[in-house]
Amino acid sequence: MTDASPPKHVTIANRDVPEGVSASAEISLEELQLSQRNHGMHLEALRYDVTPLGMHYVLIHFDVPDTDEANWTLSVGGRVRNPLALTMAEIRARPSVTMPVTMECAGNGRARLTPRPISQPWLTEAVGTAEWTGTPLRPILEEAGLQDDAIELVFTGADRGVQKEIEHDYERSLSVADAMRDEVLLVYGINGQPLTPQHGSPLRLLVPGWYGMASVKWLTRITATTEPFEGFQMESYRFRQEADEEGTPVTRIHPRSLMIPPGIPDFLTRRRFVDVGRHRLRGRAWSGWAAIHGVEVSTDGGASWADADLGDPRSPYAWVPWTFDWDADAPVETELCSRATDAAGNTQPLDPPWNLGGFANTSVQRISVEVRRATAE
Ligand SMILES: Nc1nc2c(c(=O)[nH]1)N[C@H]1C(S)=C(S)[C@@H](COP(=O)(O)O)O[C@H]1N2
Ligand SMILES: [Mo]
Repeated sequence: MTDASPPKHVTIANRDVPEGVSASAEISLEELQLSQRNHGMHLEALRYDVTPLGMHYVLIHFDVPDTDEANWTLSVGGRVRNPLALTMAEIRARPSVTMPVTMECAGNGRARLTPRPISQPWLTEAVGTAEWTGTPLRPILEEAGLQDDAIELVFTGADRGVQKEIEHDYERSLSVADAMRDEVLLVYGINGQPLTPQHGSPLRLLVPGWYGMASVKWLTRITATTEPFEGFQMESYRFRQEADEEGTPVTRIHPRSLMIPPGIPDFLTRRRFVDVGRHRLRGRAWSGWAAIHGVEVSTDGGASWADADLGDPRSPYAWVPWTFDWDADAPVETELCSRATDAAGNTQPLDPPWNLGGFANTSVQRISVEVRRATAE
């Protein structure tokens, strides 16, 4: 892990609503369409160390490409001494690593911003932990032999589309130092099965600790370059307040904690009902900047906080389980919240931090609960 901290943001106040942002609380049919293609994780799935396949969130910018494992090649070229073209059989024959890794979309929390940046309207559910199987990237880059003037690697997916009127392949870059880290893998397996189409089959990049956009799916090409890559998917993932601002890049995952909503839900509102008594609240917390240091819980809407008990993560890149015993001794309507802090001192704000892309809104989750007298059977 790193001991660095994410950039700080400011909160938008009294200003004009920029293009691509909605001042209305109503979600459009276009946003609904996106949210059906790109589903979130059911929050009760926080109970599993490894998110069952199909409950892990999905984010696909364009279409799932029509890929064929038998004829797939990964090419490694650009500023390298020995360009490579690896088949899937060759990649599978290399040393394999299996590692649980928590992945989160940088846009998680976007739909809770006011005004709301128009894009995939995530609430808090764009997260999951998969057990990924693959092979480390660094030895492949070493075999290809990066030239001394190479500064970045560009990773290209097989999917293509148009975003903000710009047609492009899905492509992202990493610095040579970030790409050479031990935990960066090329993965072909998920939860003990072959990688599924929606998660990038036959091959994807996995960059543990980073927001999901870095983990390029349907990976066909790696290109070593001498210039910083400025493709669409690099330019759009930046923290900025104004469109013409340079901003700073979105990189690692900011700390967040989520709670399994307790009791039973109301169908439409997802508001919870719990009976008077003691309840063990459970959740998970994660950060891509440093290990999780603590989780605090509030059972009074954020007025007071107390420490939760932390369990052990399944890997340094997987979420940490936590529990908190709550004595709900009288009927009340309240909000349950939790807040994670990592070892670098990064924590979650109470108020949403606004930016034009709607990235990294890690303001605390709020679960509305009605505590009631136990209902007679
Ligand atoms: N080729 C390609 N890779 C991609 C994407 C994409 O649209 N195309 N989406 C990215 C984003 S924004 C996220 S959050 C993760 C989501 O990974 P998942 O769908 O396996 O959860 O994949 C990333 N890799
Ligand atoms: Mo994402």
